[in-house]
Amino acid sequence: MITLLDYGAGNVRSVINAIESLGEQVRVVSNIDDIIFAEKLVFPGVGNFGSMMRILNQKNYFNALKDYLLSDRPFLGICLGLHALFERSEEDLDVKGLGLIPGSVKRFNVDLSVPHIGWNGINIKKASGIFNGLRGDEKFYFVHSFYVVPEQDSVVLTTTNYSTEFVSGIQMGNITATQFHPEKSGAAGICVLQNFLESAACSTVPPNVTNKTKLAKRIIACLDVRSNDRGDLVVTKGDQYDVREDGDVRNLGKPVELAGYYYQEGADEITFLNITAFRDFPLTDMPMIDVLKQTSRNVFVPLTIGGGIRDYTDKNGREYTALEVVAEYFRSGADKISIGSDAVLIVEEYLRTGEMVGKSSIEQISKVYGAQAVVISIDPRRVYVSSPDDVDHHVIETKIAGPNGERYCWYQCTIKGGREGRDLDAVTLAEVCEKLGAGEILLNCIDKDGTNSGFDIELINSVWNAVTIPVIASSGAGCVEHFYEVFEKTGAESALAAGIFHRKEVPISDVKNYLSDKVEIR
Ligand code: 1PR
Repeated sequence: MITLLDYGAGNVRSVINAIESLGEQVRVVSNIDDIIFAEKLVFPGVGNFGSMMRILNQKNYFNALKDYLLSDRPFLGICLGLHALFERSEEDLDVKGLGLIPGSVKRFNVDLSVPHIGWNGINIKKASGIFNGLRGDEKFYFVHSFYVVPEQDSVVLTTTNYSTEFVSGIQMGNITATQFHPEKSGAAGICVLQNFLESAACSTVPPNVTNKTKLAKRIIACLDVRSNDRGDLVVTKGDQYDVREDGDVRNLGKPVELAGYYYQEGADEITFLNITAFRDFPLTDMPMIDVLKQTSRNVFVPLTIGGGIRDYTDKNGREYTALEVVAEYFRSGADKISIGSDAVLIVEEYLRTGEMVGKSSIEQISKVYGAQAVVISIDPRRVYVSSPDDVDHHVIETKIAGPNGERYCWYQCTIKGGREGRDLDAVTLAEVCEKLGAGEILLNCIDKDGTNSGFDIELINSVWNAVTIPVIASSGAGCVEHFYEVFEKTGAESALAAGIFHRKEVPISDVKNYLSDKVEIR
C-alpha cells in the first residue's frame, strides 16, 4: 500500500493512475495518522510553495511529515514535493519549508523562457536503484520556474541543464525527490516509479551518463472535441475553424482512443479543446471530464484541457467560478488548463481600467495552481492594412501580401471559436496575459488552421519575441518539413498539429524521425 500526500492543489490523479498501473494500491492521506503510519510515502506537489506549506501547517501535517522523513522510511517527492524538503523558497519567503535539507529554492534567472516546460535529460551524479532498467539518456517531463540549491553536494542525485546546471533530483538514504514528473514522463517515468515501489537497491546505470542535457522541442497532438448532431462526443477538425462537412460535424474518431494512440506514437503532450464550451458550460458537460479521467488512466504525458473556462451563472442563478471549473478538470487528470475567449475579455478589461485586481480567472488559477498550469489559447486572424499607422495595434510588415497587395497586417484576437473579432491584437493579448500570470501561450492562427500550408512564421515570431513564457506554435502543419521550419525560423518551444495526425497523413513518429538529427527532440 502506497500512501499519497495530497494537499489539494493540482493533478494527483495522474500519480495515482501511474502507481495503480503498476499494480499497487494507493491510500490518499486524509488525516495525520495516515502519515505517521505510512510505509511508503509519495508526495507530489504542484502549484505554489507558499500555499503548499500553509496547507501542510493548517492540516497539522508539517511535523508528522518531518518525523516521517527523519525516520528514513521510503519517500518520493515530486516537483514541489522536492522543494518542500528545503529550508525556504524564493517563491514565498514568508513561510518555512520542512528544512530537512539545508539549502533553498531559487527562481530561474536565465535567458530562456521561464517556466522551464518540457522534456529534458538528467546527468546522473550518483548510482541509484531508482534508475534501474534505464539507459540514463532518457528525457523526463519538467514544468517549473524554481529549482533547489542544496548546500551539500552529497545529496545531489541528478542535475539538468537549462542555461544553467540545476539540481533536478536528490537522494538521501531512502528519501528520493525529483524536479521532473515521473508520472508524466512516459515509459521512463513509469520505470522510475516502479523502482521506487520495488525499493530497487542495486544500480544498473552508471553515474554521469549524460554530460549536458538539452530541453527537447515538444510535438503536441491536439484534439478538438464536441458533440455531433447525433449527440456523440467526437474528435473533429475544422478548415479555418469550420468543422462541418456535408451538413454534419466532421467525425475523426473517439477522444479517449485517439489520445491513447497518440501517446503510444510518441506525442509529448495531448491537448483537448472542448470547442463548443463557450455555449455549454463545462461542469454540465460532463463527458469531457470523463474523457480526462479515462485518458489519464493510460496516458502518461501531460494533458491540457481548454474550453469554457470562465466564471458562469447558470439558469437557476447559481454562480460558478472558473476556479471551480478547473478544480474539477485537475481532479480528473488535467495538468494544464487553457483559456481562450475569457482571456480576451480579461485583457480588454485590464486595458480599459489599467488595474490588476487579482480576480480574473487567469490570476486566480495561476495563484492556486501555478503559472505553469495556465495556458492562453489565442485564436487570431490576419487583418491587412495599407500602413502601420492605420490602426493602434502591433502591425507587422508581411511577406504574404493582402488581397489588395497590402504589405502590412495585424493579428486580430477572436472569441467564441473565431466567430467574433475584437479590437485587440494577439501580441498585446500575450503580453498582458503573461503579466497576469499565464505560463504558456497556445498560438493558433485561423488563416492557417486546417490548410496544411505550414505554420504562420510571422505571427509566431511576433508573439514569441514579445513574451518570456513558452509559445506553442499551432495551425497549418501539413508535412514533417513544416515542423522543422517552425523550429528553425522561430523560437517556439513546441509545435502542435491536429488534422495531419487525425487523418493519418503524417504519423507523429515520422515527425520525430525527421527531426531527430536536426533539432533536440524526445
Ligand atoms: O474560448 O476558452 O471556450 O476555448 C475554446 C477553445 O476551442 C479555444 O482554444 C479555441 O482555439 C478552440 N476552438 C473553438 N472553436 C474551434 C473550431 O475549430 N471551430 N478549435 C476551436 C480551434 C484548435 C487549433 C487546431 C490547430 C491545428 N482549433 O489548436 O488544433 O489549428 O490544426 P491543424 O494542424 O489541422 O491546422 P474558450
